[in-house]
Amino acid sequence: MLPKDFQWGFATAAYQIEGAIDKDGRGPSIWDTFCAIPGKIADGSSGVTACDSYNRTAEDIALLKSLGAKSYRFSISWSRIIPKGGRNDPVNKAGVNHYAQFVDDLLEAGITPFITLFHWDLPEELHQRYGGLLNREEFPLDFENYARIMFQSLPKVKNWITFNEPLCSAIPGYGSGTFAPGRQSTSEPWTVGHNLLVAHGRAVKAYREEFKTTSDSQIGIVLNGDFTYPWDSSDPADREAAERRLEFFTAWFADPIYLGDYPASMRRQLGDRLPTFTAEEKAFVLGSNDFYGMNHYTSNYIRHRTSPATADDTVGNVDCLFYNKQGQCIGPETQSPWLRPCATGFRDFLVWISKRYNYPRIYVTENGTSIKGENDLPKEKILEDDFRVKYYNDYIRAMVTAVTLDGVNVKGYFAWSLMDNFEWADGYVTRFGVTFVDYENGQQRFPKKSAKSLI
Ligand code: GBH
Repeated sequence: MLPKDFQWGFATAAYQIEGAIDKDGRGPSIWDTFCAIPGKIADGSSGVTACDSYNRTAEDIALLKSLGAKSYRFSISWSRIIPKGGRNDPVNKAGVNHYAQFVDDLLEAGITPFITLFHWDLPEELHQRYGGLLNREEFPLDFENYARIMFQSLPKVKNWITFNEPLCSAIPGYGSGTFAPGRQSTSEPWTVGHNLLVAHGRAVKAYREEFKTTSDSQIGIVLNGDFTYPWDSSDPADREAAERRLEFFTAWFADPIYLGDYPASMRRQLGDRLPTFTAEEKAFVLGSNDFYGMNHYTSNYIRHRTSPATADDTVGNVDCLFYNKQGQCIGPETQSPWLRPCATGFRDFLVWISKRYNYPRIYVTENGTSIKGENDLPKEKILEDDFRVKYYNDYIRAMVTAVTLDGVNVKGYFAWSLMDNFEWADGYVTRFGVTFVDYENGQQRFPKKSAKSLI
């Protein structure tokens, strides 16, 4: 059985749902800039309107309530708080007040807020001013300052997340260039990852020393990871490759936080491109998680490569596949080329994390699926999302098994996502919501079958 105080809820992110990009003095973020580059977003769209959630807080809270949510994970748009982003730049009261009111309204409705400070939408000005996430001195200090403003402004919030998926800021943002700011480099992803870890550590230290008031208030980072199985389970090189892939995915960030340094496999492959922690940085990072925030969607079969890693490799010099040597498929197709449901991978990954990091408290901060062709269906059919119902059913069962049989310490679960929204480079074509958003008709919300099957 799950613990009595288990937090069930839904997750979203600011740029994906808010819209209202000019309202109340918001400054531009790197996603505004990125979306304006032709060819970057599948349907040429952006977050200009999205789900219009900035203007519909009451409606969203009513939706959460009607779905039985105990908690809600959402993110704050940094450039609404400090339009230019930096520690010497002016704070925008209207932006702060918006989120303060939203938190009050959530609490009033009996819903516990889990706040992500950074879900990829860096203030554009910081990118222009000093290279944003690339700047090892400036970025952690500016993030710490922004975090402090939020801790101070929202004293009723007890659950804080510093960064969502630092890997996605680093690799799609600075390696493959598929996410904002769209840079393509073989060294920058590792610098960015490092700076995000240090910024996280700084914010956590500030929180613990100056703002944490009760024993049940907590702060952590959210890491993503796909689970892995060897392509040929009888081949030790594939077994090792599967482990190495997990290290490049998740231990990249979790090892420094829980164990004090990057995995040896990464150092071996990346050499000096992977920064080294100074003593001061290490002191910030080691031990900086009150809980482990886990975003998880899918699994892969992993085959080792025999040739040396190329400079642009970010995955540990392996092939990531959906079929194993016997020709077995990991799971059915979805609308997202990277995502195939495989619920056993969820259980096995929960166990992997728990063993490696000594059974930390875990919140599953995202889990969910798109559906192949969903966007092409008429509304009535979209609302009957049996594929998603099955996904949640299988994954939640796998999680309960991990808790009851494997001793994994899961304290909460957030479905991704409360509603269809701006799916980054995939635009609005790919829907992850348990609620259908009718973009053609004033962003009206209609809960799908999965919304009601979940809690
Ligand atoms: C999460 O990322 C995000 O936190 C959330 O904002 C997002 O909406 C949700 O998942 C659904 O995607 O196209 O081969 O370059 C999940 C991890 C990392 C998966 C980037 C897709 C791009 C793979 N994502 N990845 S590819």
